[in-house]
This record gives sequence, C-alpha cells and structure tokens, in this order.
Amino acid sequence: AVDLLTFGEALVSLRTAGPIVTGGALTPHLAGAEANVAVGVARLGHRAAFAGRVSDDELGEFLLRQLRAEGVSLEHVVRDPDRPAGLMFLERRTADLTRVIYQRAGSAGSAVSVEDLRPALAAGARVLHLTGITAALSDGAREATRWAAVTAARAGTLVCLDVNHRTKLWSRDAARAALADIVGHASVVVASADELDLVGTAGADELTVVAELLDRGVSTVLVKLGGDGARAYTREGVRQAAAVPVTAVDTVGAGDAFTAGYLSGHLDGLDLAGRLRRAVTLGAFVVGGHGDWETLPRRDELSLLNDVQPGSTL
Ligand code: KDG
Repeated sequence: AVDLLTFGEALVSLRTAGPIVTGGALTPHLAGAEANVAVGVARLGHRAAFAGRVSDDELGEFLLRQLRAEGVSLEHVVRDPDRPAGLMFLERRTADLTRVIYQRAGSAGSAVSVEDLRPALAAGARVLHLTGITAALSDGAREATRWAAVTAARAGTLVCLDVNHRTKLWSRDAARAALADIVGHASVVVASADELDLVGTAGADELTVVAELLDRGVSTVLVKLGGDGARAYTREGVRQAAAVPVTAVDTVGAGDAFTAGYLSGHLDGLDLAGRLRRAVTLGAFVVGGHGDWETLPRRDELSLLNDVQPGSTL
C-alpha cells in the first residue's frame, strides 16, 4: 500500500506572461489539483500514487513524464486512446490577476470511472485525497469520486476532501448537492472560507458548517485563509496558524501545497500544530515562486524559509 493515493484530471496548463489576445509564448506545465498534491507529498519522501485517465498521446506522455520525474507512482493510470488531454490556459492578465480558460470538456481525465479505480483502491493506501474538481467533471467522475470515498473509508483509509470549488465547472448548488454524498465519508475536509457552505447548509456561517461536519463524523475541518494562514477545527476546539510571510508572486497551487503539507504531517504522525505548520510552510513555498508545484520543498528544504528576508542569498 502507498502512503497517499489520489486521482483526478492531470491537466496541461499553458501559461502566458501577459494577455492571451496579444499573443506570445505559452509554456506547458503539469497541473491539476490532485497531481499537485501528489507531487507535494512525494517531494517530502512519502510514497504517492496518482490514478485516473490520461490521454494516450504526446500530451498524456508529457503529463506522466512530469509525475514520474517527481517520484509519483503511476501504476494504476489508465490510458485513453479516444479522448484528448484537458487543457488549461493560465493568462497572466496583470501582476495581480490571473485568468483561467479551460478546454477540458470530454477529456480523458473527465471520463474516469469506478472500474478504472478498482485496482488502485484494492491495492490500498493510508490516505485517499479527493477534490470537488473531479466530482464536477462528469456524472461518471462524480460517481467514481463518491465510490472511492465510500470504499476507502470502509477499508480504514483516511479520506481527505478538498472542496476546491471551480466556478467555471459548475454552480454552487450543483457542487453542494454532489459533495453532500461524499463529505460524510471524509475524515479531513479542506475549504477556503467562501467554499465552506458547499459542504453544509447553503449560506450558513463557518461555525455552523463546522458543527454540521463534526456531527457527520469529519474529524478535522481545515479553513484556508490565504495570507492570514489557516484555522483547524476538531472536536477539541479550534487552532489557528499564521501564514509564513513571503513575497507572493503566484498563488495558483497554494491550496494544494497546503493540503500536501497537512497530509505529509499526518503521515509523519505530527500533532495538529505540526501538521498545520507544515501545511502553511508548503503553501508559502508555492506562493513565493512561479508554477503550481515547481517550487515545493524537498524534505531537506523544509526549514529554508525560516528567517528569510526579501532578497536573501544563501
Ligand atoms: O489548484 C490549482 C489548480 O487550480 C490547477 O492546477 C488546475 O486543477 C485545476 C483546476 O481544475 O482548476
């Protein structure tokens, strides 16, 4: 069994340095929330596996090569000869605004099914990481996500669900309805403050949703607060962690890094304060560099940002 199993859509992200309409260079990168988490966990030396469907063409090869280079196990990936890779254009519109354009309808990743996932779930994992993005991709992907949550929870695997709401994929009401069937099998729920009511009563405040989740058997609710750090709720109460101060150059992928850090801390047996510390540390590494995951730390780099000032040279 691996330490962490995750599945979803690995995307080819095409990043621009400026507005798309003016043209210029596009650089391809591996992206996708679950792939980002797998890389984050693997960089820290845990055994991470990524499953799901990947196009059987050069773009799929590119995605798998990136994941393989990061030490992520791909044994249970299914190649799809008929469907294309999902694409995401990340347009750097201004320094403070990045815009996303998806071309992912009908992609290989969106066709993931229960049958695709059976071998990976049977092989077992200590942690299964799921996100609301996969549930948004197709009816089959939503059912596969729900099935994986049920199956893993029954096997005693810790199930982590990141709400990860994507407004370009579905409405808040559709997300809330779908996630209601999944969240009851999760032990750890991750959300930003504005996503929290997607796993609870519509419009309810943070404390109300947290109480609902703890009642449903969730053991830890993590609320991401960006530059303000994060809050973690358990039955014992609430704990707050400050963000690690960095110069923010690109926030894309920060939430995935946060989750990877938290789950790495769980795998290492750290207490809640230690898990949160690692979560905000990984978030800071990604916010402070370009790319979804490229600047994530190796284990020997975890303390690298301690006492760093703008412009520090080591
Ligand atoms: O969390 C970063 C993700 O937004 C990015 O990698 C793409 O998974 C992605 C998505 O569906 O938006």
